[in-house]
Amino acid sequence: MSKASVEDIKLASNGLRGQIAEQFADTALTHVPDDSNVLLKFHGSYQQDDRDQRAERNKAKLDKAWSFMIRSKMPGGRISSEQWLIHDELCTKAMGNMRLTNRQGIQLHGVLKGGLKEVIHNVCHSGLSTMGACGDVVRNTMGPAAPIKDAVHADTQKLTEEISQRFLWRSSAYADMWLDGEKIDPEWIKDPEVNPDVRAATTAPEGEDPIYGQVYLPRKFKIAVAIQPCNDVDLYSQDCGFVPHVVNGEVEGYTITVGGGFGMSHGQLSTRPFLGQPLLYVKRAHVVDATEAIVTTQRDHGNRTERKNARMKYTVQTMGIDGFRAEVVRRLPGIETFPAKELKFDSVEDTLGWHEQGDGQLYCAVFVSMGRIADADGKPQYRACFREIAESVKCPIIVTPNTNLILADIDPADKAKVDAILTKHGVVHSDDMTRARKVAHACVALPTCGLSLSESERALPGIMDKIDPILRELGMVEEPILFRMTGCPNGCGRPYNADFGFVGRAPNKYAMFVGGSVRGDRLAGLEFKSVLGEDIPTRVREFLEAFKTERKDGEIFADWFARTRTTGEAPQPEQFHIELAERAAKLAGEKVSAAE
Ligand code: SRM
Ligand code: SF4
Repeated sequence: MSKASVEDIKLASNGLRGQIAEQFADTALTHVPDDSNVLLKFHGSYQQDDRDQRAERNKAKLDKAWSFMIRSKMPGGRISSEQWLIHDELCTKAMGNMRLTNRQGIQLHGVLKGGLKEVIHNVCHSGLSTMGACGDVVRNTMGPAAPIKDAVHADTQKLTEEISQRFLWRSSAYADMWLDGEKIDPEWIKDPEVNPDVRAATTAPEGEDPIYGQVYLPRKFKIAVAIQPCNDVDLYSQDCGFVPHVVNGEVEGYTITVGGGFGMSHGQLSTRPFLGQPLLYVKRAHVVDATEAIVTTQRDHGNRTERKNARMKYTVQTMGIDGFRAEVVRRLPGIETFPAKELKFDSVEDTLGWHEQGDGQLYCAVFVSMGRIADADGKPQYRACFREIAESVKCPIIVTPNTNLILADIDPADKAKVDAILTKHGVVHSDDMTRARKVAHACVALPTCGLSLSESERALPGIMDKIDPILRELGMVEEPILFRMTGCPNGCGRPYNADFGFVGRAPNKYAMFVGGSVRGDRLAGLEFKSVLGEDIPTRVREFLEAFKTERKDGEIFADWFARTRTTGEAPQPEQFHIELAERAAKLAGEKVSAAE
């Protein structure tokens, strides 16, 4: 689909309605045309097909096995036990499982066309929503996962909710299509616990959207809030990041970063990952207005003719950070802005296991392999486990940016009960895992993702099974090393700032990036243009052995790599790409793996 046509589809959509309602009412259609799929994303759903079945069905001259992925969004990953149970129930309308996402959302895959409305309807009636979970709008706003009970954590969570509210798209299309028009303060919305997004969704005014206009944003827009030194939300990978500045225990204001983003296309030099850069600092009262000034700057200056270059990271590059800042400040008349404060992070990891919240209660962060909540044979019974916890402990639940699950507000008297439920379902605490395993993540990829070029979620656990013994042998069980994988260069698994990032380029072939940082504040560079899945552990071992030999006392992998393998210069576009990468070409001659 050409870039301009997406703009045309949005413009002609009549508040994101298009022909979706008619096409869903037409039971003869197994799927919807591409233009409806473009619009459907704004409603939180993607049309997909089961790629495991594609070749066989094609051979048998059958239509693709069409279905829909539905993404629920909740600012900061917060979800109640009741909402969890509704999602658990909805798994039966999907593939029998759900996927925690690395933006703290939940995805249901494999929902059939006839069931989509019921699923979205039920998600909304749970008090969450799918509105704007995808599409060219502000996506789910991420926030620190740990439920620490202090003024700073309370404020960051409040900010994620304020941002979500401000940037919800406004049109009654959502309510008309999925909620049978329920939008005037229906009974179920009176529950004070209900996420305010839903109220806004169901009471959306008619007419032109006050922020997004008729063509919405040029591209998706991602926002996260982080509390130093924890970078669990991966701040620098976001279009826009917020970090509170604390004075006497209270938040005085926020430093704002802009222009991060990871998507790129193999070999296309105009595309590449960027880390966010500091923009400015504003007092707390002005943070959401400042965000609107940033979002509308992107709305008005973003590239609307070339979708591959439409993310805000390219707008910031084109305007220059100073030019971008000047435009944002111009849009904030009467609001004082200040230079950004210095930021320092130590890790993107979750703090797994049991912790005190600061109010006498406990929270438990449970490792969930690749975020997949399923009851698969021979594996932890995650779905049954969390269902039982939601039913019997009834605690608030939090999806973390590393696709783990936090059980919050646990009375210390219930700790043993929770542990017993975890054990009963084979969900073990992460104490015996390598530190690298605890944080390793892969994007979804096959069989549902239409863009994947290789396996990812289904490949990384097996690869980590081979890397773990190497880490143990080299005495690196507790070493903070970040492994991430994606099935294509779009970068959903955030591979480009990992210590080791594997980016799918063809079945079982991965471009291997090395040299990001577990702090999330440095980009990796391309080391091998194509490595077979089975060769990854050997390539990793070479780096780990060199690290072991050359490291200084207390030096972590990321710092060793920076000291010994980089010039300290920011990576150039060529360093991310396969066909044109000088560095890769050099390496290809010297030590490219058997994949070549
Ligand atoms: Fe993503 C598209 C899955 C986080 C960059 N992403 C997709 C789609 C919807 C494929 C599609 O367009 O047909 C994937 C659905 C697969 C499936 O079957 O479920 C998909 N992305 C995911 C998730 C589920 C991966 C995960 O392991 O959790 C994450 C959902 C987050 C959420 O709840 O909203 C997810 N995607 C990300 C991230 C990381 C982040 O947001 O922190 C990135 C990199 C950061 C960024 O956006 O720059 C990311 N996804 C992309 C891109 C490339 C965007 C670009 O600028 O070029 C695409 C493709 C696109 O938009 O054209 C994409
Ligand atoms: Fe799909 Fe590529 Fe994103 Fe993985 S990185 S989920 S393969 S779009």
